[in-house]
Amino acid sequence: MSGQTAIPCCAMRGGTSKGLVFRAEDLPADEGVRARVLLAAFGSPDVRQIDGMGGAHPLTSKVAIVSRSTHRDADIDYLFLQVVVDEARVDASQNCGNMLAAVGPFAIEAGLVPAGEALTNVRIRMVNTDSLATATIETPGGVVNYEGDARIDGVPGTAAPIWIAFSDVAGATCGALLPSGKALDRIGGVDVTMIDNGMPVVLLRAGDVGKTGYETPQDLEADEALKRRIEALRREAGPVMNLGDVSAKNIPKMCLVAPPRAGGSISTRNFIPHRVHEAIGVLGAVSVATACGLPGSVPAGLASIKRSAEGAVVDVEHPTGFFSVRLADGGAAALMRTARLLMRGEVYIPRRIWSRA
Ligand code: NQM
Repeated sequence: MSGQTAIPCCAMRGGTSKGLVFRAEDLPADEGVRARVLLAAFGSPDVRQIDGMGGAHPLTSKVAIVSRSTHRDADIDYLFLQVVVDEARVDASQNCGNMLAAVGPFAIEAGLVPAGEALTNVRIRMVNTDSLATATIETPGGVVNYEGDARIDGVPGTAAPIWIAFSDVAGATCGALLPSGKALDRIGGVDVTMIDNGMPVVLLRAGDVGKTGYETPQDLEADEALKRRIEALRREAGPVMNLGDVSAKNIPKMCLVAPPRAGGSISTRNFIPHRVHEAIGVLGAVSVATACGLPGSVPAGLASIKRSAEGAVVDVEHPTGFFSVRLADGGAAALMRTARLLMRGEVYIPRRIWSRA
């Protein structure tokens, strides 16, 4: 027994992100109460999130809420919530393709989807963008397998592969793949490509804001003048991308591009949007890769795309390696991620914030 409210959940790594995964029925139905509960669970607002489970970085302050789906083409619904580290704000405006890798295994572990004998396909409706993905999970003998030889850059070691296929993500948030109708626009005196293939992203040449595009995330984050410039461009791009006032939203993401320098297709540094990603988001990478293939776009002039029988492959370089995206018919075919169940238990929050009736 505890004098606090206990909420069942799992701590999981999904791709290069980490967070808590809940079943919808274990959280309050009211969105305002739910937001206060999640802020308390993660210890926000506080740069160290010392009084909660958050990892003091946007990539480790994430929530996935899972429930059975009523959509005819989905087994489960997945709602992603970003718990902002240093503000009392929970943001539902974006999707997260990294935490997406965790929700298939979670659904099988929770008995929401029956496990197959070798592999299990979990069809997922991504509630934030009302789009669909199918995750293929190894389940030898009907049990989720987390161990294997698959490696993704940004995560030490290896794990079992989880393949994710996306459908219908183009324009999922902005209403169109190219919300301005063009592959190239000019904003704040800078050439930009504004695109949404699952994640709204603004791409600009690193050189146009005085950078090489090969800096470390720490160096970019230390440049206050650059951060102000990037944020001003982002706020100007928001309405053009049909996102309205984005000052309190985590989208669009801002991507500095430069020619590849490690044998890949394009080099990237991603503001997500106020911290700089150590790697790149999943749907962010899909949007960047798609932009590379659009004639006249900002990255098209810099990118070197590989073609194979299955389609174009764009190896997106980022600060800790590569993210490979295979594109078919202008959309993303399949991506490989890994995930791991880290802990199953209960997160505790003070009763004054929520006390189950
Ligand atoms: O783009 C970070 C991440 C993400 C989002 C961000 C993501 C995606 O790496 O699909 O995965 O851009 O906020 O988890």
